[in-house]
Amino acid sequence: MAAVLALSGGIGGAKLALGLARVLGPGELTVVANTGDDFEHLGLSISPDLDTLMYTLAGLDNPATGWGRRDETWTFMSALGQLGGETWFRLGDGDLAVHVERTRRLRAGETLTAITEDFRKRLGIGARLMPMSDDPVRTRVNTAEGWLDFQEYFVHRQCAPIVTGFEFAGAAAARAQPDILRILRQPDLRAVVICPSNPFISVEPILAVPGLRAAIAACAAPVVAVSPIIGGRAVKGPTAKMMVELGLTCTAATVAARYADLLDGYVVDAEDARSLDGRDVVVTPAAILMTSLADRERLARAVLDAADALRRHP
Ligand code: FO1
Repeated sequence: MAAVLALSGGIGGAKLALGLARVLGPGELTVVANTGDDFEHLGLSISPDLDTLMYTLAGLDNPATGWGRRDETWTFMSALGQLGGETWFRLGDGDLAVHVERTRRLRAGETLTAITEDFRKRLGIGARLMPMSDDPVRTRVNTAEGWLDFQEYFVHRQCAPIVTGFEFAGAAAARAQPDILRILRQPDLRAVVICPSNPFISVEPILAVPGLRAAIAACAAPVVAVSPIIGGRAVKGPTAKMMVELGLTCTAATVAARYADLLDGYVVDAEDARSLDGRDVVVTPAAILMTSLADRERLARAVLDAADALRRHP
């Protein structure tokens, strides 16, 4: 079966990952999760983007926040608060089970890949879900106040500090998850999809893992990205704010430029299509704002159709 590989961060990317999972057969989709957001907190190993993708693909996601579980209870958090524990990073009671069990198994010597594979099977997820690497990579954000760890910047400081740069600590020594390289070498790979996640903090950490960018560039399949920007505004999260603070213009074209050498196709909102004239990428206008499940599936089909057209006429 012709495989599809999707690269995704958290919330925005997870919506398209779900659309792809629903239009593709089981076993056809492999989702690679950014692990640059991962951190140790309260003695627990937390992998937010893996969890957002897992909950979304399992239909357990919290539609209001995009992260954590739906129908959550917060007894642990309120009890922790009474003890003076750190409650700025909110861990629901059900979500806590994932962090406790993942931490236990990591300490027992299992890889993040093996744990994730077991969790997704137990949650009835048909798509494969795996971290970009089983080695630690930690996104750090350089700001006007100095370097901040990712969740400190993103959650504790609510993305307020002015961003001047990023680093992906550990990336140089990280080994790409081997299944990803194996999939990228498959001659019948149908498409590599870069989901509409934040390029700086969700996609580029994945591309920073040695060998991954080159393997994607060399693969037989078309590489198609979906813009996370609609008409100069980020669909969600701090992407637009980061672009302005980095001195970049907040457009779909700027995101394409970040992926430049990799992209064959780029799916953008109709109003952004013209801004890409003259670029060496095949632009497909589509409705990229996903609010309903049907939107997710429609966009997934548009991405796969764009990839299939590129395979026929490279
Ligand atoms: N994001 C928040 O803005 N506030 C939170 O309290 C929070 C808790 C949280 C718990 C588990 C988890 O998997 C994700 C969580 N997130 C929270 C999202 C997290 O910061 C992710 O890194 C973002 O979604 C960016 O990818």
